[in-house]
Amino acid sequence: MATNRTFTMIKPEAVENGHTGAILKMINDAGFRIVALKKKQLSAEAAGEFYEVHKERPFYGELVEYMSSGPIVAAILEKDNAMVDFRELIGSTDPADAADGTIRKAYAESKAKNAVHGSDSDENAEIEGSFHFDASEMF
Ligand code: FUP
Repeated sequence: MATNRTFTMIKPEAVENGHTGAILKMINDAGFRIVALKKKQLSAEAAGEFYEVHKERPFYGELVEYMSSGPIVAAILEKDNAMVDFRELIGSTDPADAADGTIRKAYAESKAKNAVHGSDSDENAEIEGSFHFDASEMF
């Protein structure tokens, strides 16, 4: 059964370039409620663990290095059909393919520096949310 929560990170280049507030506004305007929110910098070890599913992919090393290069903003979001609707709001992995009105169209620089992460299944949303937040940080 689909859950009504998903997980996102605003990635280092978007945070560094001052887009955190504008991205959170797009998320709010699209009808998502913020259940949990924090700014933190991942260690290389934590980023490696978070992206472990991509370990065999050629870009894994660069991805881990990039995601631990500066602070990120992590959030758990709530809405009916959250995971699917949020994937639609963020747009395609490659910003060149992202539709107008999506977060990646507005703020992503490249396929690697693509502004935001969004969970790709309800199961991963639960795993990823729990990776960053404990129960006392969810409201
Ligand atoms: P997405 O779910 O849209 O974030 O995309 P993927 O699961 O395919 O990729 C996970 C992350 O790997 C992306 F956010 C960025 C990174 N990536 C690259 O750095 N290079 C690529 O060619 C593909 C993905």
